[in-house]
Amino acid sequence: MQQASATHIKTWIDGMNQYNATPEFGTTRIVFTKPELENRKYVKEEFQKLNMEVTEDAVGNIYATLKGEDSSLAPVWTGSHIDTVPNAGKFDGMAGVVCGMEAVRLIQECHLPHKRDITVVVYTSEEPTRYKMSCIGSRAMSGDLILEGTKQICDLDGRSLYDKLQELNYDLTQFDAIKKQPGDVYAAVELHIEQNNQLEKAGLPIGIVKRICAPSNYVVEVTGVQSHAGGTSMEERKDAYAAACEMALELEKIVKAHKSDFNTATIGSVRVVPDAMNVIPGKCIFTVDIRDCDMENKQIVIQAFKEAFSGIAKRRGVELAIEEKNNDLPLTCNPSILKMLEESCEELKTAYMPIISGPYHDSLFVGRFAPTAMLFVPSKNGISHSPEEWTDYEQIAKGADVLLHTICRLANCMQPLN
Ligand code: HGY
Ligand code: MN
Ligand code: MN
Repeated sequence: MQQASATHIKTWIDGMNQYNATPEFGTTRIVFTKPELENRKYVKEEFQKLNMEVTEDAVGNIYATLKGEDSSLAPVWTGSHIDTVPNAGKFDGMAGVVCGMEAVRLIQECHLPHKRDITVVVYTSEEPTRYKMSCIGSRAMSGDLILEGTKQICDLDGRSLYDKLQELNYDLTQFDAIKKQPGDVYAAVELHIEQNNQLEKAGLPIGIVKRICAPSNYVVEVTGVQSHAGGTSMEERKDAYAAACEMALELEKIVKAHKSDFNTATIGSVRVVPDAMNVIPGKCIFTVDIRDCDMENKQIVIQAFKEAFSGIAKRRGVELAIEEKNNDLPLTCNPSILKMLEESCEELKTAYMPIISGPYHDSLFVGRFAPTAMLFVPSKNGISHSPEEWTDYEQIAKGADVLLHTICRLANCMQPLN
């Protein structure tokens, strides 16, 4: 079987990267902004050049299908996302979509037989950047997000996702049809960059993902007393930001004290009001992002941080409000697909290691309705969500080879995947 081409992969990655709000500093393609909409158009055109049937659902998930011998069989899915965080790299998500394209190109070039349809999916809004909700497209597929919910999800301008979808002429009467039932999809395999440095440290080209950590996200609002920085004594003040800082350090202690096979806690966004040099902050709003591959351990960490935060608030005489945005279940990947990924690596004489994904991916939600697994290619210095994000095109091509072999196995398999 012919090898995947690093040149084709680079051409598509560069093609997508033409659409970028911050070419001077990394890649920024926030969902439903001009560059992201232009990139959607580019990707659909490339799918059509690959003789694929392209459709889009009511939340903007794009489905590009290469027909198999028997389209009555449940299809094999691959794909990922094309939206980014601000000032990101150019591989997070894009690598998975492009490797799906390359696999489809090679299947046709080498006339590889496949009974099942093969669909490359581009999931809407995997990043929580605009709507503070991750994996919007795949959540809608899993039923975790219903049409009513899109009215409550708003961007920083207070505009709801619902309004945006209407403005973009998506047919919201079809929103319920996005939901997939078990059996609708035979198997789903997503290729992604690792976004950590385990593969690089081990000197290995492929990671086979056994478990995917899930996020639990909160917006915390601390309300103290806004007052004069020089007038109010240290004893009298109720400093919202100082309280938030104590909470941040306590959160770090809690997550380090409750280790699972992989768990993290991050405060990534902080806002201080009124944000002035000589005013004691009256308000501090910050986000909490907790990841864990073990739901039980995650619940312990969540319970502990909520108790700790309220203790700090009480002692400092400030008010506390914690809003839960999502509290998602981790995923254990499908053993049959994992075995096929290992067999593909062995067939290709490509070394690999089992790995846990700290980052979440759309596969976390696809795994709710279909047998799902992922494979990783290395990230240079483990960096991602940064202009420094890098993976060699040859490394991505190696991943595409493993993905191709696995997709072909699945597309000709008639056994149930347990
Ligand atoms: O944050 C994540 O885990 C993913 O990259 N959106
Ligand atoms: Mn990401
Ligand atoms: Mn991603």
